[in-house]
Amino acid sequence: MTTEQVQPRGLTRRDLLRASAALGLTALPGARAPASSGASPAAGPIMKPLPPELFTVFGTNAETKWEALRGQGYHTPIDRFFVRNHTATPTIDAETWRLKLFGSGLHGNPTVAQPIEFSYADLCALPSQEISAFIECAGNGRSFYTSQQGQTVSGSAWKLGAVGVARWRGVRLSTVLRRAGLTPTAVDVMPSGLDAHFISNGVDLGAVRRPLPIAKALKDVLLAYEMNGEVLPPDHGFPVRLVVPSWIGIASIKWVGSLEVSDQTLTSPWNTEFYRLFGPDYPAEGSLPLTRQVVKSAFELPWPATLQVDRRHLLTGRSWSGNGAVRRVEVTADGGTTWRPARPIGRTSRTGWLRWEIPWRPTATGNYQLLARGTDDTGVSQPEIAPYNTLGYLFGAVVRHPVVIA
Ligand SMILES: Nc1nc2c(c(=O)[nH]1)N[C@H]1C(S)=C(S)[C@@H](COP(=O)(O)O)O[C@H]1N2
Ligand SMILES: [Mo]
Repeated sequence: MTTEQVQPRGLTRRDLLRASAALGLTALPGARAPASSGASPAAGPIMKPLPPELFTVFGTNAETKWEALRGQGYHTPIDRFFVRNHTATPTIDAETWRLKLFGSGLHGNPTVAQPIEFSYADLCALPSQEISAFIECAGNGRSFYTSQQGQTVSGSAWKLGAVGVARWRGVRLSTVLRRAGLTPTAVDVMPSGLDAHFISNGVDLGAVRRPLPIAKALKDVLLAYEMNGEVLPPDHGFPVRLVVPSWIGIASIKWVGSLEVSDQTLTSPWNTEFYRLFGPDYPAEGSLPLTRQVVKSAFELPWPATLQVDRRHLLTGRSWSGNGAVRRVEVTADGGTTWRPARPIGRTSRTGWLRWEIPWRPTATGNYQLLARGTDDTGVSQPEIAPYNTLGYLFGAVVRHPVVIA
């Protein structure tokens, strides 16, 4: 559910500029002067605090702990929203930052050397829109390929916390593309990040970037500068990031510096080497590049959880899908003999998630597994087994949450 606003609501342009100046001064004392790209490295890979009660840290990434969402509202607060950085959060000066558009899909074929530019103030002055959408890493749930299916996969061993839902405000990508002179023959748009180049096995793969087909780019993609009503935080892409609803997280390029618009198909390692399905069931070059997320469900419980016997516990959780709104969630505590419907809390949404609750009164001590299974409005339910792929993407099978009844 989205509404186009003619005026930026929430923060004004002046608020944003003032806040960005303050961020630059206070967030990073001793930071180096901006490099020519307008970016400079931070002290650590992530700037915001990562207290252990909110996050599990994996190298340059931080996973949200699901128990930290219990009692929170619909949206994931910024202080507990997961961070996935290929390298490190850069510091970018919004005053000198420019979004640069070039390529054969724009009238006059502007070049990298002479691109069409939008300043931060230009973007903030365009009609804005706010959407509520999840951003979820394609590898979310990857560790369950190993723990539930006995399969070896590579990448961060996320549980289910590489996902969050936020309110994103920004300008529609379609608005910017049209103002830049989009031609009818454009096929792909490649957003590129201003963070450091990604080095993989000693090879410099360049800036983090991934092409987006023009149909998706024009449909519901946002160039976002606000998150949950605040200036977009550095870790989440300040000053501007893409938000690509329903698609895997890599599509939502943070710290976007340029957009190549092309009348030819574009490629980058992020749609050829990564973010496809590889393995025995796929062609050598992999599946087609991944797009939509799969259906998933998670309990707002510690891993493992400990609950008291002979008490009524109100279990809570959330389910979401890249295909559309989640319509139904069922829960079992007896390994699937009996599935009970969870009660929906509030709204469901095509691009966000559904919150739910279900009471449970365990009557014997011991080790249990709680399972939640979501079904979306295209009729797709979570399977028992997720299709194996070597990079461990799209783990959509029902997750077995360990619970100790004491
Ligand atoms: N420039 C840039 N954009 C990026 C990334 C990155 O490392 N650099 N990581 C991507 C991946 S893999 C994911 S899952 C999301 C994570 O967004 P978040 O850190 O705001 O949660 O950002 C995407 N955009
Ligand atoms: Mo990701």
